[in-house]
Amino acid sequence: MRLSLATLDRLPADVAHPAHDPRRLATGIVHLGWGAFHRAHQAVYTDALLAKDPSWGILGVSLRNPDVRDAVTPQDGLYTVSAVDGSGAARRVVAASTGLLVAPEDPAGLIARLADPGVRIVSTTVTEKGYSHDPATGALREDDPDIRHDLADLVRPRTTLGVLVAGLKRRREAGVAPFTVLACDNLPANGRTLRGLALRFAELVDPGLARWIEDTVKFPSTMVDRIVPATTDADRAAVAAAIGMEDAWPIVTEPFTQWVVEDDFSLGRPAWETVGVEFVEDVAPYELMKLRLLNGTHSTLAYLGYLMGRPTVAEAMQEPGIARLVEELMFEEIGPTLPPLSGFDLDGYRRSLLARYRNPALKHRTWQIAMDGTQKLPQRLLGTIRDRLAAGRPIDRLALGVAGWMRYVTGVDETGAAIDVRDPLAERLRRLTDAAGPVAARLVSALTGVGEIFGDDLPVDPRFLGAVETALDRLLTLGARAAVDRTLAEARS
Ligand code: CS2
Repeated sequence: MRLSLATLDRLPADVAHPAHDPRRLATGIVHLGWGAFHRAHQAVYTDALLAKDPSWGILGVSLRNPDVRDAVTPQDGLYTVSAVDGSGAARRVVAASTGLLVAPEDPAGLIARLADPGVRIVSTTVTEKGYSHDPATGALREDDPDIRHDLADLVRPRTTLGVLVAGLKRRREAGVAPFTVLACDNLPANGRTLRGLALRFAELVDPGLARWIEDTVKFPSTMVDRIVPATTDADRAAVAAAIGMEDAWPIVTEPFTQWVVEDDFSLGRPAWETVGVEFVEDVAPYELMKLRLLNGTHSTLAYLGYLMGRPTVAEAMQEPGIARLVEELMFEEIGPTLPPLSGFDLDGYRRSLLARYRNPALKHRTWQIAMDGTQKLPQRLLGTIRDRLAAGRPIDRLALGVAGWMRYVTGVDETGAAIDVRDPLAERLRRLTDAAGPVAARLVSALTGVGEIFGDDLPVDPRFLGAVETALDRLLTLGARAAVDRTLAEARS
């Protein structure tokens, strides 16, 4: 037996069901990047209000891969979300989807759906690299082959920007008011960033279209937070046992969830405030806090934990050095760079992050978080480092995170085994690290030369170079455990 509309009433009583009739949903949202994070986050919030307003069903779009669509379509778009921690699991079946499309299979169909007047929001979780921008400056990568393809052929767009602008262009031609674009990725000022990129892209297509987007399209920024590891076969087996039927693509996540959104929607929005979403005037301070405290320490512990042979975040947190490093990063080095948020319990937030990382039921692989470091480092660590350098403060613990990434992208771990480095710049990183050899000064000089990551200020800042080189030299000569211990001992004294 498999999860689907036909089997929904056979679910055990302890699995929550949707309160609405999934057959009655209309599409109000098109979501680009129908991956695990979206399904555990925005889809769950929306699912909770569809009984009151079924006009906000979500048409899910995969920009490349058909796997998820193939798995979930036979289930009528239904899937299980299992929120787990040391005390057990809370499961619910989510039924927020009105259909699933794979963009390259039917680009014309997708653009037609985007032009449907019923579609009032187009949201995105396409990961950092899905924005086709230079992470250090935020500028559009106009020489990116997919961007060049889309600029030349907007009928079959491949990129997020191509799809968004093609949809907006079609609406403008048809006299349909534009949808609101809702960025839900871990980027600073994600809405403003996406707006700048869409405007530049549109400018290259048709300056008149760019002006129209500038004048009429809203791009609210959001802060999104929920830890959602990639689904494994063990997850599939555990969920099947618990719900008494097969689910080809369940999601296993943590109980915690947070969504902070700027209330700036031109064609209305779901009453998300009734289901826990926080609406604020300016998301920037929330986003900065989350990117630096959570994602900054997450990446640091992913690189160093991986190097210590720890496959998951919870296991990495069992390393005393890592647990202390993460805590001291949050309290000593990152905290002072954050603007005050009135009425917000920053200490409670940091404490809860530490507890979330220790969640023993979540198998969040350090390797997964280590992915795409070139796209993540700038907003997770380098911005914090710049602020501390500007204030004349030390950066030794933060430098350990950057050096951890450098050590990781050499592609060989401490036992001599190969590391499967996944990154859009992986080949270039490999060439640079191979040419430099395992020598800290040479590696730092080669890798900081990647301007898309480090900009033009950090590669010439002796305080930055010195701190990273010291940390990397320790990682290479002492190993990750001793390098962390040594840095912590010195930072304390
Ligand atoms: C993680 C994030 O994979 C990663 O890089 O740091 O996906 C993290 O789990 C989420 O941002 C939590 O909200």
